[in-house]
Amino acid sequence: MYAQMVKTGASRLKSDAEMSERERAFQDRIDADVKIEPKDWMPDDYRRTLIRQISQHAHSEIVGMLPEGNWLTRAPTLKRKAILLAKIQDEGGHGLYLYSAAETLGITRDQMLEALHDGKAKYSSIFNYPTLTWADVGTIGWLVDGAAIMNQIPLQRCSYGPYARAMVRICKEESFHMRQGYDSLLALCRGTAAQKRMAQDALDRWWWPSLMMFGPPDDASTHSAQSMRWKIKIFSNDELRQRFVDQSVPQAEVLGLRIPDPDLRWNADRGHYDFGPIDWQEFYRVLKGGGPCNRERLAARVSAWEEGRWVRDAALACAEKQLRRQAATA
Ligand code: BYC
Repeated sequence: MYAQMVKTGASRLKSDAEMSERERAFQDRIDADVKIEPKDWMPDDYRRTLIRQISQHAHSEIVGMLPEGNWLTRAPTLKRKAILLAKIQDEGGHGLYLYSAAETLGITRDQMLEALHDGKAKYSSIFNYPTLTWADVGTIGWLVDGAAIMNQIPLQRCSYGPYARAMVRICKEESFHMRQGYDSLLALCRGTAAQKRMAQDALDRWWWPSLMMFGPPDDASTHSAQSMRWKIKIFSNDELRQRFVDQSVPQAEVLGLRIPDPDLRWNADRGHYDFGPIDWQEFYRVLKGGGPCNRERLAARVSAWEEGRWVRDAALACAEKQLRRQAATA
């Protein structure tokens, strides 16, 4: 059964009295910060929520390779090309750790990929936007990886052991990704006027979609309350979004770029930046498949899967042959 087909968003949380004894004992372990491991008993909805989130996260890593891959053959220098190649390979690796973590919950990788290819499983909205110029690659590193880190650092402390552990290495690598993006943008911003304009144009296009990466506002987030109670999520969507804005504003100042939000201003009372309204209609349109690149991204994944069929068949045939040989000599 695919995670996407199952409703995991609880309309309200169960009270202690409504929980079974096992559910209460499970919640006690979560409250005491004990990690849940694959063989432990867990409520079906906890398992489904994790399969949904981890598989979507894995799909995002793999689909996320596509917009940047677009610039591999056009990187301006050999050094930038080598860095970009390494980053994209890292993203592939992240997808693999995450698929492995999800498999510990009883779903197979083939099932997860089928759900992605059938359009039943989501991946991050951000990857449905095009990379039009070289500055987009730097901006993805700075903002998209930056947003990913903001979300993923707390996931290192999430309640499910295999997911939390996968996050440790992923976060280390993402921090390199963010630095390489920022460094590349810094070079553009210190370059010619045309290069700086290119960087500003990239920021103008990526800023708002980056804020959408954190998900809908808390009052419209179907899963947050239950996921926070289970410590799958440690902070809410809006809390992380605010942290991201607060982090990004001084970084944009160092670059000499202007964040495309006329309402952005420091609020001394809150100790945070206020920012303008997000176009949630655009977010939901992208989620429903109406973003600029949804079709292209999915088509690229499906064709990669089909063209790789012979590799999977050959690897399976080889493994079966080895098993037969071992059985014959045993
Ligand atoms: N895009 O109840 P909510 C990367 C969906 S990749 C698409 O708040 P939840 C990188 C949500 O799934 C980084 N869908 O959900 C790779 C739900 O729909 P379903 C990716 C979104 O799960 C390559 C519905 O909206 N990071 O770093 O509690 C190169 C209601 O939302 C989005 C992760 O995946 C979205 N932006 O919270 C560079 C992190 N937002 O499933 C970089 C792990 C929401 O009911 N995931 N939806 O059909 C999470 O932390 C959480 O799943 C989210 C959403 C915060 C994203």
